[in-house]
Amino acid sequence: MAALAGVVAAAVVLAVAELLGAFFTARATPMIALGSTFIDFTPSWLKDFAIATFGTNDKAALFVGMGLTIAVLACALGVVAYRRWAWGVLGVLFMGGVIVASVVTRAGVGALDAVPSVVGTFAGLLVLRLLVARVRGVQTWPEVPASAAVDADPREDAPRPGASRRRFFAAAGITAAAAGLAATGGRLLGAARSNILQARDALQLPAPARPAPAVPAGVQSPVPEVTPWLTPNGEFYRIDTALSVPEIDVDNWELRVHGMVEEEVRLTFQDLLDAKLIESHVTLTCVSNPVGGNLAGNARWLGLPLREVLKQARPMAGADMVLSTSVDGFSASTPLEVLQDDRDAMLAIGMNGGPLPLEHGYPVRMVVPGLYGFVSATKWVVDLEVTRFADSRAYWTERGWSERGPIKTMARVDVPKSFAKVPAGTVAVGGTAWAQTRGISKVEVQVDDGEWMEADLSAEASLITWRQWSLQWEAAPGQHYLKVRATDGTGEVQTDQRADPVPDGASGWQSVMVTVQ
Ligand SMILES: Nc1nc2c(c(=O)[nH]1)N[C@H]1C(S)=C(S)[C@@H](COP(=O)(O)O)O[C@H]1N2
Ligand SMILES: [Mo]
Repeated sequence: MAALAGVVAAAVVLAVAELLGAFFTARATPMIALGSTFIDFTPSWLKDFAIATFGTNDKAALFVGMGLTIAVLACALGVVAYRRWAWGVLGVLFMGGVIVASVVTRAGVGALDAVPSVVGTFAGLLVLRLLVARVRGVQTWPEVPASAAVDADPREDAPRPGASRRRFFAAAGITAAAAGLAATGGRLLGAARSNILQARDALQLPAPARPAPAVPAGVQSPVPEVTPWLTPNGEFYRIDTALSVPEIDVDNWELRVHGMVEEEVRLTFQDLLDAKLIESHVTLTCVSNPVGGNLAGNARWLGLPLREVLKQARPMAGADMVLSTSVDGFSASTPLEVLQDDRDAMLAIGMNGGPLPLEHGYPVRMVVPGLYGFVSATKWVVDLEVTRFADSRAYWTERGWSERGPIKTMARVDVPKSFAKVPAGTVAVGGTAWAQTRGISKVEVQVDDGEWMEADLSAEASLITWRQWSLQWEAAPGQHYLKVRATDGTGEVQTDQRADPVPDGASGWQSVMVTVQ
């Protein structure tokens, strides 16, 4: 019962903070702040394990793990508080202190944002006090002395033990239900108070001064179920360290370009709307994508070439890197020359015809063809510092990943799926392949130890988008392994050398086991 008291008290801490949090910064509630702090301290092998195991559900998995950890700690604290109240108080204050520390150290969070966590901690302490008192009040039936007369039960006047126990469970239950209501209310209130989503939906983007080149017919693999060539926004993979999506008001958004520049530049969102925008299809890829994985997506982006912004700022001699920083503290190091050459790296404000979705960087993000996202695709970007690789390090570089990240050539089988069972005869095989800025010139498939067979390539839209492929395979009954490899536009064959995603991207050939019946 004391353990349960602890868990209920912890729920009250979180719920009260969630409810009050609706009136403070969205990133300042205990679960978000604790989780974000945990993410920042996650070693890269654990981050990699989480993405490999849970994919884009890694955030849900983190919350479940945090919930279990908090529940176990709360059980222990409940028991401690029952045995020694003073120690219980110390324990709760310590945990409250950890929460407050993680809240106030988040980027873009002020000292005042600690209020919900502080109030929550004291509410939890109060509830723990009341529940522990109830646990202590629970009576046990006194032992009946063997010598007692049969007709004189000394327990006659004592309250029944069941009654006080029931009173405890009722109090715990009611408190837990109230906490649930408060947390839900806080969520709804927070959502209702935020008008960023409405502002985004109402936003009218200008037509590009230079539209995207027409997509040739036949970019889609003829094999059904191959991933769509253009990824719809709702299906676009999402990878970031942001547990709560930053909510940015376009009227307050500003990009500061500074550092080793002749002229510091400040851009407002209106400046972007007024500028000569371009549109182009670019395939984004995540460095954490395992061989055969789906952390890649292709969209049509609308934005201002970073080349133009840098032209205005005039980088100084010796600068070789731009450190882009997000409002939530994430940063990426991108080679300066990559942002200046003709690959059209951009400050993007549009994705597939509309404003950026909140999760994909609204209102402004970077899109840089040819580089993995962790060194280039900063979402919710607010700061560009022109600097040198020798002087500054980005978020993931501090955590053991590479400071540079050109995309490695990769071919992927989408159909048939691994472990699929297919009927013997002609089997349609298909998938996609990418080697952004180099393009794909060949895709080959090998069945077991047979000859490499050349796949049919779908039409090529550009060197910075993925390219689909297909192959008709005469399949004989039995178990077979299909291996796939691509050759990039320079003639280089994808390496069969297996490498983990850490530190600069996975490599190796995907192998798919298929049972032909
Ligand atoms: N602010 C911010 N931007 C970020 C990240 C992040 O964690 N925070 N992750 C990067 C990584 S690792 C990738 S792969 C891309 C993914 O972009 P997407 O979520 O729009 O697909 O965003 C990049 N931009
Ligand atoms: Mo990534």
